[in-house]
Amino acid sequence: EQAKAAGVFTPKQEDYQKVYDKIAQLLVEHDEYDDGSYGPVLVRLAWHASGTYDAETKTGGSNGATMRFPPEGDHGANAGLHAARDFLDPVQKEFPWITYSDLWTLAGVAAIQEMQGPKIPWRPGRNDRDVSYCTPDGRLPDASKEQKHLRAIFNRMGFNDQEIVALSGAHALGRCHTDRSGFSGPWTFSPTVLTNDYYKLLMEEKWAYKKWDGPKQFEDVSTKTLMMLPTDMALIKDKSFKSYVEKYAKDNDAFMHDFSNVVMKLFELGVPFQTEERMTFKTSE
Ligand code: CCH
Repeated sequence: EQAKAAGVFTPKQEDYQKVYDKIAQLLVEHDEYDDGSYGPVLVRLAWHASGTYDAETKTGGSNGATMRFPPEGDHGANAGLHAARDFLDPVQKEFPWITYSDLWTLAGVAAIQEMQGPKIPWRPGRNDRDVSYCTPDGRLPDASKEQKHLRAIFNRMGFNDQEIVALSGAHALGRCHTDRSGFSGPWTFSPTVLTNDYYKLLMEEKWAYKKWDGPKQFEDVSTKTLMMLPTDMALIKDKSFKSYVEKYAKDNDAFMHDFSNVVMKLFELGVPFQTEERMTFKTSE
């Protein structure tokens, strides 16, 4: 850190690739977690760090890593993300020159690529900020709501309908945990591999309310092992959203292409970059 402050050490692409490789290695080593990978929760960390952005006031976003502090770390939407932050602690110790805010988005990129997703071009330049930059609660989406809320939240960040649907395909990954969000279960049968299955399942499965004491959610009628949130179902209730769900269900390449673009944009919200140049990381074998 001192070296960086003194301008002695300017990390290059190969240095960031080393950070990427370390994360990829830890992902393999810690395959005991959840469905066999920390990948999904790393993607959720990068998204929740970025998705607080408000285009009008230019506040929030991945610059700052203010989720390290209460109150933001304690916001209901961020429940459980300590698992992802703790996972990255040894990486930060090994590469103390990288900011937390660069590390979290880089980890999101690494997780997506290591889970067979597309390459996500990335650039450094985020600075960690103090607790006074914490965003107010309520900037991230509420899963119990529907299309009107989705548009309000994502338009605030600067995303249109197509981008909202493309971003939502991240729910091919991971699962809901009752002790975090209160919801339960995975969206797909392969929660540690990025595919367009989320869209296929939305279109092809029959979904019904799950009968349980928990919050309102949907389950697939045929196996009763998968789930959809009310916000997920909104994507096939709304005509405009549904046209993109149909497109991505039919065309995995189109999904991968659009997902890469929209995640790149998400991870860059509100960052005052010094460089136009992005780097693309080599995925491990
Ligand atoms: Fe999400 N998400 N997400 N999500 N999310 C949850 C889990 C993941 C919403 C609600 C939830 C995006 C959009 C939305 C991931 C990535 C993205 C959970 C369960 C809820 C609830 C949390 C738990 O219990 O552990 C809502 C509402 C929206 C509205 O659009 C977007 C956008 C992305 C990324 C681009 C990932 C990955 C997970 C799995 C995390 C895990 O631990 O497995």
